[in-house]
Amino acid sequence: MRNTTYAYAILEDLFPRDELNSALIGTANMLGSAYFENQGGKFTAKVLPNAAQISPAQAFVAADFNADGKTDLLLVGNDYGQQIETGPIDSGNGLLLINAGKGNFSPQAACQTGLWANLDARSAKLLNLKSGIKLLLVGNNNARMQVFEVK
Ligand SMILES: [Ca+2]
Repeated sequence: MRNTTYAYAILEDLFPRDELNSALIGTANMLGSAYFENQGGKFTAKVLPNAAQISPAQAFVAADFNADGKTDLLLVGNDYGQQIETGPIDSGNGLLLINAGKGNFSPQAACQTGLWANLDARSAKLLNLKSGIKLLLVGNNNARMQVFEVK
């Protein structure tokens, strides 16, 4: 099936009727990557910027990457485990979101950050070495770990 044909296909074009009849049907209220802000004991979902929505976020690190006193977010993700009909979700390259205050985050381009976590990422950890060097470790499914120095 070509991309254009797939883009205009309806569910019945992609899956046999008997599979659809026996399918588990769920309901999603929100599909975007978001964080929950604690507002005096009540948690409110805040959707992250569009740059964070191009691929599923599988792991994140919350830290102050630009040393301004505000906690930033670094996301990694993708998902290669899709069925063949849908293909891998592989548009993510990792994303640093700088905390701009008041619940806003500013996406940083890969050419600014040097972050290129473009694999099927499943984990992310920040490692502070005794020497003062900070490393970002990105664990990937069926691939080597990636290591980035944080400056
Ligand atoms: Ca910060």
